[in-house]
Amino acid sequence: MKIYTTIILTAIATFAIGCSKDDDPQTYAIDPNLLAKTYTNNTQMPIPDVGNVASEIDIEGEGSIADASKVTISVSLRHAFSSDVIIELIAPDGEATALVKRVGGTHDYVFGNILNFNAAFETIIAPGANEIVIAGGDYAPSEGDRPDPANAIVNDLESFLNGKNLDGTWTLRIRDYISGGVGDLEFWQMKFEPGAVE
Ligand SMILES: [Ca+2]
Repeated sequence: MKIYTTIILTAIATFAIGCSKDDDPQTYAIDPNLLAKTYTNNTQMPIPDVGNVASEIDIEGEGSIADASKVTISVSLRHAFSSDVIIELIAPDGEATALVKRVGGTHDYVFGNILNFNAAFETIIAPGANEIVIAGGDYAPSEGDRPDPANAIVNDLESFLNGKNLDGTWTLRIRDYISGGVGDLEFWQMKFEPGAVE
């Protein structure tokens, strides 16, 4: 189930003006370009061992991404072995980019440790050692030191997102690449700040 959420940054939609005894509430239209929009798919999905899951978000009636730094993709998942996991974002045009490619070792994503990805974020998820929980936070797309699979490409998010038409189905694909250890996608979302789209 897809949930469409609109967050109103400008909270004042209706207010009364004047202080006289004849106060007359008036309604003001809000410019859609001043609104941030967040699209969420919060259907929990198990990630099968050596398999993949795809979770979709449908977007309609928007334009193209003009400023990738105002687009944030957030993912919450848990998995026994982060080095098994590839998280990919697939745009409506079919192009895919990996947000996470087999980082770390025997790690454990814990529910609530939300990973946020944005073209302006510079921190890389460190390859790390085993038994270290990957902290939630703001990250650039990150890859570990394992080259496989070759068809999972970690692109620069700015070049990947800028110019992309929003309309259509965006897919988060989670691949489990190695036998042993499974997990769940808890939810993911795409947030567009004002000015992200033209
Ligand atoms: Ca596995």
